[in-house]
Amino acid sequence: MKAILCSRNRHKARELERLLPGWSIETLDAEDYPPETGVTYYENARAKARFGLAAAGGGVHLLGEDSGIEVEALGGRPGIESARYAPEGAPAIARLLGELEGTDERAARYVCELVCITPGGDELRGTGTLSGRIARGPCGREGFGYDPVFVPDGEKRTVAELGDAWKERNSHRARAARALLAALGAALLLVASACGGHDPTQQRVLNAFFAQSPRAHTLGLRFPHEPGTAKCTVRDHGKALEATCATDISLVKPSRAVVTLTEAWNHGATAHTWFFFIRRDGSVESVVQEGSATPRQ
Ligand code: ITT
Repeated sequence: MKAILCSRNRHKARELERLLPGWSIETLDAEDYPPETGVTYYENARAKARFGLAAAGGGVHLLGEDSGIEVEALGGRPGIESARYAPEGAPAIARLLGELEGTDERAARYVCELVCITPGGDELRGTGTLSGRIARGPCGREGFGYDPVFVPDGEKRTVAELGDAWKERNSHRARAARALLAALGAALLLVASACGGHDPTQQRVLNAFFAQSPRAHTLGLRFPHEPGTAKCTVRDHGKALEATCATDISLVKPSRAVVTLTEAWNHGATAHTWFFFIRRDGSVESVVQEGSATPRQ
């Protein structure tokens, strides 16, 4: 699955590539990102994804991510302003520790909002948070941003000490990525549960399927573009054979569906079936063929 992350933060891209296995994530090559004017992380994440859609065009998944750290003693600041609070790393940490000097009230949380615009135009989101507290001083070398001073609940060490492998399982970004994957799976489940019906989502998946793979495109000329059966003529070595072609779509896994194309020739009992394993966006992952090739009469 190819996705473009609409972000200038290379740490986010690196983390997301590990959090979304099987996705190849590129960052958007653009200098002129619009200012973040949303009042929620969600609005900002969606604005980044939409900016990416306008700049890169469709055909891939576009990801927008907005995140921040909320400190209770500061009334939730820096929050949505985390990136603009001070330059990332040592300066931002120094300012935060300075503001908290003398207080034992150290509770804080990280928030991450992910928005994905699919090639089909669906917009999905995943949210994740991680609660913890701000340490007295920086410790550890992994992660980025505020990680050297953030100690998650139930831990004694900072995220920068716990390391990237810990972050991959537990961070706010990991939780948001899991929620996003669940949202993508749920969308596919909707497609599958509508199997046999005339659900527009299912129509869209089938149309995308027939359009996106050259092989499915060729076969699509004789198969119905909605689940069902149609009579058709198959050409074999110049001869016209009468056949019945059927299209079906069903769920294999939350992230994948299978489109089954069956061609049965009227003059014999044999049938030829192709199973196309497709992803939510309609791209073909693999093809399995069963039965005999088109027979000569
Ligand atoms: P883009 O807007 O280009 O995506 P950015 O770095 O400006 O990149 P945000 O506006 O979402 O991103 O700001 C997020 C800030 O919150 C980030 O710069 C860090 O300071 C902090 N932050 C977010 N996630 C973090 C994490 O996992 N560890 C440490 N700090 C984090």
